[in-house]
Amino acid sequence: MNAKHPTALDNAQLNAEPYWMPFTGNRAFKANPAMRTLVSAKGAYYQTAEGQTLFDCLSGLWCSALGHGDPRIAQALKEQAETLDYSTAFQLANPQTLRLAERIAGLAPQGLDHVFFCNSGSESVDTALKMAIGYHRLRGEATRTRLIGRERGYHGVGMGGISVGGMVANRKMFAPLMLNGVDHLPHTYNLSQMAFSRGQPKWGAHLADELERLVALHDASTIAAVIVEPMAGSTGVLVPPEGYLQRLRELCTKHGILLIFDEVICGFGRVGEWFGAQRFGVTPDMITFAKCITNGVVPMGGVIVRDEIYNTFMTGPAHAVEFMHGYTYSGHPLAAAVGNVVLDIIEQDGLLQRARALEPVLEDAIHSLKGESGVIDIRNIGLAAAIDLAPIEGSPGLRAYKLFEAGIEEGFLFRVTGDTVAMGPPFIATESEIGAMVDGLRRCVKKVMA
Ligand code: PXG
Ligand code: PLP
Repeated sequence: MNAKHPTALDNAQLNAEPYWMPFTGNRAFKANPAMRTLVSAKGAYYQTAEGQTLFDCLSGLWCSALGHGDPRIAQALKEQAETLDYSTAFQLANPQTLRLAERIAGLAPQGLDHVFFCNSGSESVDTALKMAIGYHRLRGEATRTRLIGRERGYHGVGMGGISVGGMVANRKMFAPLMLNGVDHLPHTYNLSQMAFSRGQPKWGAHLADELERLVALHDASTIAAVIVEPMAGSTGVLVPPEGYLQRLRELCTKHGILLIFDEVICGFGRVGEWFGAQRFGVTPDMITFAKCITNGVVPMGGVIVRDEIYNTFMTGPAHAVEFMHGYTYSGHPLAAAVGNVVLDIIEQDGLLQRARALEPVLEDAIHSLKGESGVIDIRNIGLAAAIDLAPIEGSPGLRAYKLFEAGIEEGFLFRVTGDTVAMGPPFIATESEIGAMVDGLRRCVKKVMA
């Protein structure tokens, strides 16, 4: 532990009790809030209330890819707040939002040329599902209402997102709120076939054929859309098997089913291209995004759609609302201003190239953990990687939780879910920082296996 920072806050100064924390073991946190209260951030490092410096192993929550405290972002935010701090997107627009939509459409795969804005990944998913249902209805195929997600998928916490999502812990308490008419493809993970794969596993393309089984069961005329993450991040960096997404695309096209890529994590560089669609060479009908578009500085999400989907909605009198959907903060000028400067920075600083150059560095480093006691699998793609730890018998998740705490002691902010440790370092990280992160992880693994 570092020497106490002069401005350090201790537990007596931090009243955490009134705060109900999201996706957190509240009672464990509140036993020692100072250890995990972050007071500042610069570049790839956070500072805690206790004065400990933490390397930001997951870029915030997969969102702060450019690192923290970039003065160009702060300046854009300040200027926008002074120029136009809020404008509604209902019947009005602002230049930042118009420009950002144009730029995102330009970066997305060809043919996906229209952008709808919201404020989070969860909202982007629920928006895309509504678009899919509306699209079929407007085309006179109102029977296409069924939605297909995938086991282990994470699509946020909206009612639509948890319904198409495939994480049981996020679903079981809310069973009565689930949408009707949802099915799930099998997840693509198989330890015995793909343990310690580097990049895309060779095995598993055939799992996409399960869509044929669902079509045979329900008939294509009842199915609106399939939604998958190109790389499933939240569940622990599950990398798509070679050929899997291609096969899914072929089957969706064959049966008139829309294919939605949820790129909330993949979008804007995490897999070394602007979008996972480009990295994996498969063009969906819609892309959902959030997180890195604003570097996490201001909430923003959105959906990019194929022209035909947008055009299908453009019917009726020109003054009438075509899509009865939107949020108070859709296309928020502060978020859009930050989005525009984030794209500038990625372009000017060559951060996609940097992410690509760091990919083999991360791959080699993380796979050096193979053979460590307790490490049962390692996966990676782009600047994302994960290891699975052997669970403590009878206490799933406890081993990784202990590793999370050990990481803070060691100066690393690791993200753990279940017994998986996920990493997605900022693109601005250096090769030696990535090496240090994996060395730190090795020490933490040894600690929690001892
Ligand atoms: N879709 C995907 C693919 C995501 O990864 C969401 C939707 C929801 O986004 P919002 O902005 O509503 O949270 C996500 C979010 C983790 C982790 O530990 C990942 C997410 C959120 C929180 C934690 O991997 N992804
Ligand atoms: N609830 C009430 C009572 C509202 O008036 C609104 C928006 O006007 C909402 C919820 C939705 O809020 P948002 O547009 O921020 O999603």
